[in-house]
Amino acid sequence: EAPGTEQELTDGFHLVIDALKLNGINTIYNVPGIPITDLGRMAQAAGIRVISFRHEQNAGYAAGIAGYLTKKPGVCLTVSAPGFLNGLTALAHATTNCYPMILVSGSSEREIVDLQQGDYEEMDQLAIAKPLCKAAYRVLHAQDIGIGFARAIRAAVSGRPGGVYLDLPAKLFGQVMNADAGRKSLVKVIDAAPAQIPSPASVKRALDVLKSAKRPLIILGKGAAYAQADEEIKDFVEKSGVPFLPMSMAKGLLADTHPQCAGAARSTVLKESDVVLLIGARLNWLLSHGKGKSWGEAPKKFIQVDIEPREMDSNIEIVAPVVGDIGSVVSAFNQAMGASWTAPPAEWTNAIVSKREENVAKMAPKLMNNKSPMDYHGALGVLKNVIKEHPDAILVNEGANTLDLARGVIDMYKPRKRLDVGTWGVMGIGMGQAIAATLETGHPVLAVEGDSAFGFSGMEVETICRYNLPICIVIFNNDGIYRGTDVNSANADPATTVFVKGARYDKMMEAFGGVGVNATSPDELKRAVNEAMASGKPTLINAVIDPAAGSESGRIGNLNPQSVLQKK
Ligand code: OXT
Ligand code: ADP
Ligand code: MG
Repeated sequence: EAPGTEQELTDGFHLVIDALKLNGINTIYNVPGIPITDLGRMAQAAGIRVISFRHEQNAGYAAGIAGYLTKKPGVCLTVSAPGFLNGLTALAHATTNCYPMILVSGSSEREIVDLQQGDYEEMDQLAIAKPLCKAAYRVLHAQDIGIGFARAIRAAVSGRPGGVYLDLPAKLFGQVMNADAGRKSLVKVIDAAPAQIPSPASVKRALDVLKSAKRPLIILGKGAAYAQADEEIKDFVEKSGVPFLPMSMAKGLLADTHPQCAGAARSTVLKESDVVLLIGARLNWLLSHGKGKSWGEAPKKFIQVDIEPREMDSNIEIVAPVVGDIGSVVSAFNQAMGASWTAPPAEWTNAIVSKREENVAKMAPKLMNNKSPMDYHGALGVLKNVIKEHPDAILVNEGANTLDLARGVIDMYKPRKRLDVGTWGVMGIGMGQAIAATLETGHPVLAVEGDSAFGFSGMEVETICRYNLPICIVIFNNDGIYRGTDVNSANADPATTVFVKGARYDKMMEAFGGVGVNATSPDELKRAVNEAMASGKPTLINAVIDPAAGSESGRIGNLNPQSVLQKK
């Protein structure tokens, strides 16, 4: 280099970090390795929180739920081929659930990959990611890093949120350019998720239909929770006087104990309602596609609020589609309703209240039993009170019986406090979601996990201990999937659904320096959870559940295909 020509330089590594920081992305969920190890180190040195996991799938689930909780894309960083594929399940999950997330993967040399000459971890990652996410991009030149991240961020959060793949070949990181030109190449994304104002005509149509109802119902989905329009939604629901049914992750948007909540009268309201207003909930399998037995005989009209126009009429006719972002739509509803809105007929709202009280009263004694080994209700009665006393704690929940019964028993009081398996009913979200939930919100986590469900991400207890996170994991240990009682009569192998009997998951936590407790009764469980919530120490409680207590597939056993040739 000739004297006097020295210039300040930057490179791919630093431009990636600067692009993230410029856009307010302060956390990366990752697993290190070639070619992104140094990127993680440098990001950490530059003040980004880099959370290093044991498996990319869990880092990916963490990034997805971070996106859901913050409305900013959660970033997962992986190595090439196998690391990328491990993260890809989570990217597809984020897309399916409408969580904004960016999967950033290092990749091998384009020239070698494209000629299929057998590079280290060779794979055409971009092509594989494309059908499984909302958008997929590759950056080949350092000067395009700024634009690459801008596109990824905007694609993830605008319109219907979802997963974006960003492919960064190894060579990119070392590419050098003039620092000033580098700075100028970066893009701070302005108004990444612009408001989408509904047309006044669609708002009027929707309110006219709602007004005409004798037995109206509002269904709130996780899109409504994601929107962070909590006050507007509460005002609207209360002003309308219409009963509401929260989908699983919308629980707590208005408290489950709210007088208009119809959660404990679910089948009644689905069957009997005449007008249904969906806000950020799809008419997918979780709502029986809006038809069939669970929706009853009475004719029904559907109003739907969603940011995605193509969601309308996806399963049945929507008589009043309202396309827009939920905050804008619900504000428009509130304005257009004026002061003279008439509440629905008392006959309808009273019928729901009495059905709800009947179901709650039926459940109450079950929650007080002190059986040992515990049944689900005995154990959940304890956890219900824990959340009541700690309404800011975040509940992470997966399993079959452990999921379905906890959903019904544990009341939620605040928005976005219940995180679960989502649209796919996927096992394995537990530890990743627990870790991101506490990191992103600063609140403690109670993770209620089936023993099978926990197994999908169990190694992350090391991560939880390493970062010393206030997470209390309660494993509902019933010796297996659904039940621990199956027997294989054909040979010496155990039945496919059963695990080692009397396993002590609490010892796993102790192995990494966390607190492990074996709880065999509701009293012991209560003591252990209270202690964990008070101390904030990483804790795993092995809650011993009667292996015979559960049922096949929890509440969705009807989805199992049946063989006519073989009786169970
Ligand atoms: O109105 P009615 O009378 O009908 O009553 C309803 C409510 O009104 C009432 N209710 C109440 N009563 C009183 N008080 C209160 N507070 C109250 N609240 C409600 O209760 C009833 C029921 O209400 P609910 O729950 O709202 O209504 P319902 O009818 O259940 O709703 C329907 C659905 C579909 C909306 C709901 O059921 C739902 O959301 N379901 C989600 C189900 C789901 O996603 N399950 C997970 C998948 S299962 C299976 O696939 C599993 N696998 C396979 C596998 C998976 N998933 N993933 C991967 C990667 N690999 C494999 C595996 C391996 S589960 C599983 C592991 C299972 O074993 P574990 O050990 O982990 O768990 P255990 O089973 O515990 O052993
Ligand atoms: P649930 O499982 O709780 O029923 P779904 O995931 O099926 O919820 O539906 C969420 C819906 O919310 C999706 O159709 C998505 O397009 C929509 N959505 C997400 N964010 C917004 C928003 N800000 N405004 C309007 N709709 C949204
Ligand atoms: Mg189990």
